[in-house]
Amino acid sequence: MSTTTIDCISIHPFDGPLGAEVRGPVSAELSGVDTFTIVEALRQHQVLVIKEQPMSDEVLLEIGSWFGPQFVAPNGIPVLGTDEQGAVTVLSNRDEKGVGSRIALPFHTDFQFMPHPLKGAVLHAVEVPPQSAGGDTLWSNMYQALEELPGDLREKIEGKRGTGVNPYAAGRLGAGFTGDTQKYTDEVVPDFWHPLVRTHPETGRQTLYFSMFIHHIEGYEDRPEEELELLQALRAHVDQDHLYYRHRWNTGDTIIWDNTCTNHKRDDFDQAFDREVHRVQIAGTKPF
Ligand SMILES: O=C(O)CCC(=O)C(=O)O
Ligand SMILES: [Fe+2]
Repeated sequence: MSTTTIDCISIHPFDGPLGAEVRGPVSAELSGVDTFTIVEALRQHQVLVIKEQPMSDEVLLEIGSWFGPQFVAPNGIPVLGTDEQGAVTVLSNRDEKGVGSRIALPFHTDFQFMPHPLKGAVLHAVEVPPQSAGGDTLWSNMYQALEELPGDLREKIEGKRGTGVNPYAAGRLGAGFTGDTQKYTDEVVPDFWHPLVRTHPETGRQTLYFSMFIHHIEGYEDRPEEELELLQALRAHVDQDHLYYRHRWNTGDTIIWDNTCTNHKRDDFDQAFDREVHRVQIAGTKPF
């Protein structure tokens, strides 16, 4: 019989815009109270960090299931997790180990280009380069980004939807996102429109829902220059350093993030080192 650990988890908020550390042994056998503590902490802190506790894929799947069902890619829309990948997606800079992930990733929220973007994800470091070799991942607080959005910009996007490109649709899987998305636009028909200011379905708080995936804003069809200006202002606004928590990885670290109210990005890293992270994707609902 498995042992049940009772009430051994504690939450330690970071001194920064978002994030908290979960201390205590995290396992599939946590008590209901501990599990609830972690679920509630994600709502409050947006990003949770569990430090240096190596975990099996089974435990990662169990952790993901506390927050919601696993994301299953719909037919016909290419996205990370489609293909032959199993329940846990392996991201690696070595092709033989998993889905290629080598270059810097600019700020994004996962699967914004899908009808039902992720609610969240669990990411676990199986092997990471030494911290001096790069590969940090950074998460930003998009509630705060909305609160700090200058009034004129907010007025331009309030009640408007955005759309953009699916980087997986142009056969780019493996190259990572380049940020130079122009080359996709000829090949990819935008297939989603989501509100740029959305309401978090669990906290009821409004959050800015804007990332590098967004390339068009409702109402600007005839004004491409103004649209570009607005996009650039929003890009600069959401990518400010003070909105981010920077995670410097150690092997065995696990991050759980709320994908509704955060963006994230990853630094590039020295390819002399192996980097392998395992990822569980939590299904989300249609943004409103
Ligand atoms: O490799 C990382 O640290 C993050 C990659 C990423 O953007 C993701 O898993 O959603
Ligand atoms: Fe991502």
